[in-house]
Amino acid sequence: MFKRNSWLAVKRFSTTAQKNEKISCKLLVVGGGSGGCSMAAKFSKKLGKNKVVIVEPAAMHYYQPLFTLVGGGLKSLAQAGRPMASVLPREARWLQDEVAEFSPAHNQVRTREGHVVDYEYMIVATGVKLNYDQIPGLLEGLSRPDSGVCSNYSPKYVDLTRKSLEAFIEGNVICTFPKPPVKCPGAPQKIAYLADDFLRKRGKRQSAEVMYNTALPMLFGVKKYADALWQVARRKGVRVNVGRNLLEVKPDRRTAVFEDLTRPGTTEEVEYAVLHVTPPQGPVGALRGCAELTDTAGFLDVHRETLQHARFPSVFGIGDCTNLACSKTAAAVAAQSGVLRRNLEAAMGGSSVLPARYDGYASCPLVTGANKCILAEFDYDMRPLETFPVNQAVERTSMYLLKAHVLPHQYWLAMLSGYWEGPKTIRKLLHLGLSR
Ligand code: FAD
Ligand code: UQ1
Repeated sequence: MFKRNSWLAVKRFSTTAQKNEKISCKLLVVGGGSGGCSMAAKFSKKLGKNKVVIVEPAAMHYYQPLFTLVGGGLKSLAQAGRPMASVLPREARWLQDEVAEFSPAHNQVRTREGHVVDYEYMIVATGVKLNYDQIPGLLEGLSRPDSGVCSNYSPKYVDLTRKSLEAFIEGNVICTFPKPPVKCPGAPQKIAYLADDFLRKRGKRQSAEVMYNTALPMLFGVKKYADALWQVARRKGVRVNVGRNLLEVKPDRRTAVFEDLTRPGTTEEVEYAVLHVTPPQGPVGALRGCAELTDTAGFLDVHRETLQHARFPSVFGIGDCTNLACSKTAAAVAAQSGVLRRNLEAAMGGSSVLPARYDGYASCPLVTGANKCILAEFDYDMRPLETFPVNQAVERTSMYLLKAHVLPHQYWLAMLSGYWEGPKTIRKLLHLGLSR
């Protein structure tokens, strides 16, 4: 359907600015990831050439949901990334730079390179920061190719997961989940199931103890899917340890130190052959540095239904950088993008009434093996909100095919160009209008 190298015909548009340039725009989009790119596409089509400015430092755009399959040896990293210039909308102006300082009272930001951008409206879409440096020894482990330490969360480290599993001979394969917030909270356990599958296929499973050490007190936040996942873990012999938080990695001794949150003050040191780490995550520095825009944790303080900022009406937020109490996923971003489109259009049209409401929809395709997947979909209240008229808590090959072969195309072709706003319409159709 999609020619892999067709993005080489990269769209051309301005990414440079004169030193200390002063730039004005109708809409400033901060961040060109899933949320920023989709929103910039919608509004640059509507507003016309150069009315939208996107500030995004990265040269590559990654479809992060594929990282799970890359780490599990089922896809390549090359399939997960495209040049940023090929995905950002050509009608927008891209500044390849990062916002260093927000001044919302002046409708202005300052960039790392010294440019000042004035805006009428701003969408903040900066995602989360991966704080690998918060775990002593972790970066050292990740920097040694044969240490067994790996992480699907970054394009820098994701190939280490497959390589570590390939090099595995015997011992513990430990997959960790830190204290929240965590984007795609299913991803830390998906890799435990894929590791099980990977080792089984290579005849090495009997030499491995696969463990999932999570700082959470449960396996998954939605009971329906948690019940199914406990059965998956039991069947596969994945040992789930709840309330275990990774404190330190000792690469020289191939051991990891965990605190036992169920017995405060207790720590344990566990040997590993492979240690898959989901890093602690938090808001990016520029947001943490702007108390006017954020809540006490440093996340953009937006209204949970309208996505408008709590204090600055010209500011809106989308995705992982916000304090929305949903699961931080691209699926949530897709659903939010439709709400944000309608509400920002209304605000730009002078209306003080914002018509659209976000229900907290998020989805997590919980890959449980090389061809099986539980498609979790739920809302703010952690109530299942399923698209298909089948029980999605059951592991299905069809859902794996959707995850591995359909959703990537949907992302590159429909979501980033501003057309995919989540499965609500499909859900309503498939449930004959009876679904929420
Ligand atoms: P991002 O897409 O992360 O984009 C943020 C952008 O902001 C980045 O490009 C960054 O460079 C830029 N930025 C940061 N700071 C600044 C600054 N100061 N100035 C300007 N730009 C800045 N979701 C699913 O729905 N399904 C899945 O199966 C799934 N699996 C996942 C598996 C893994 C391993 C990972 C890591 C994520 C997964 N996700 C999944 C989550 C999903 O990828 C994210 O929730 C989604 O990409 C969030 O979009 P965003 O726009 O908020 O942030
Ligand atoms: C989705 O919309 C989406 O956004 C792009 C994802 O991110 C990759 C997902 O993983 C899922 C499951 C959805 C929901 C889509 C359908 C068809 C249920």
